[in-house]
Amino acid sequence: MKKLLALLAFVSLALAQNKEMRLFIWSEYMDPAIIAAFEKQYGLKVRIELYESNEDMLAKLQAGGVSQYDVIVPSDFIIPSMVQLKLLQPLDKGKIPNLKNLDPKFANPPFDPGNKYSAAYQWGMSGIMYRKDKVKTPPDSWAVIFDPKQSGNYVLMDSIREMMGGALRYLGYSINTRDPKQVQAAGKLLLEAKKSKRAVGFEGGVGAKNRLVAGSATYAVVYNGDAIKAASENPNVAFVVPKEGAALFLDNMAIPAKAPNPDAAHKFINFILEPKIGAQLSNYNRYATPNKAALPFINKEDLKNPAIYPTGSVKAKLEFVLDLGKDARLYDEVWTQVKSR
Ligand code: N2P
Repeated sequence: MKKLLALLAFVSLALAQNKEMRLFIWSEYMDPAIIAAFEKQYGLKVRIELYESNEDMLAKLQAGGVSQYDVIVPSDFIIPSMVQLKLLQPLDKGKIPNLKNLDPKFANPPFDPGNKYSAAYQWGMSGIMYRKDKVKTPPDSWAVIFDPKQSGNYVLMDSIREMMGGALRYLGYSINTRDPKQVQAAGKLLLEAKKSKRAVGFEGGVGAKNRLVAGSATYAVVYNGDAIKAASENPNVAFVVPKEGAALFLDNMAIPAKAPNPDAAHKFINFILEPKIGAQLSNYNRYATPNKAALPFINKEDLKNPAIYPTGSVKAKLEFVLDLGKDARLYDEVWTQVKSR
């Protein structure tokens, strides 16, 4: 009898799991109406857990998350290490016909040739958010953070490559430099910025945005979409792409190697790649869509906004964060020093 009960419990758990899709995603990156529509269409219940950086996500996956989540949303540069660590499973492309909707610019990316493990979700950039009610002139440079002669409190971003990227661009270097001297110089600048009386701490992109909106800082290093969405709700805040340039990201949907419900994961990825769903996502998030078939449904004013779809001289200064292989260690070492001192 006991055995039978245990078996029943096991079977009902397995059945319940098949009705669930577990999404592990950056905070404030999903329209709840899209989740509701997906649940209704497929009779699945979506459970969501949130993270604030690629480093957070990777640590969770390595600590057992690899068998707990069905869909995750890693950025470009982290995908090759995740593949190497065997944390991802190849996509079954027969189950994702909507992959054809991706703009060729965002399909077959260098960090995942042939979209073997990932499909583009949204893209964007980091930059500076500021309080219009606390500055005399709108900022246009990383100097408001890295020049000690400037004034105004700031929140730094707790994410290695974006924050180091800002310091590197301010110094005139590439976000993807492999030159130890340049990485160390950026680390030194960042350490000084952290130690400054003007610094109010490190936060994830959303946390930094929230502290700025709450009025605890004049400037914050944030992601564009979060800031642009907040600015549409609060006239006192705005976002700027610093003139020196900043980090671009392409975030992607992927399936952990031991996902409990890969079938639901493929359905979800295909759903997000629907033209109208892709547009709904970007219109809600205020991040750019990598889905070409979604473009006709994107809000016109967002398509014209260079802080969402950069063009010309702005675009020329932005750099995609690349996987640096072994040289990523240079960044990790410098970052650890910045955070621990
Ligand atoms: C949305 C998170 C932005 C994604 N809050 C940064 N890769």
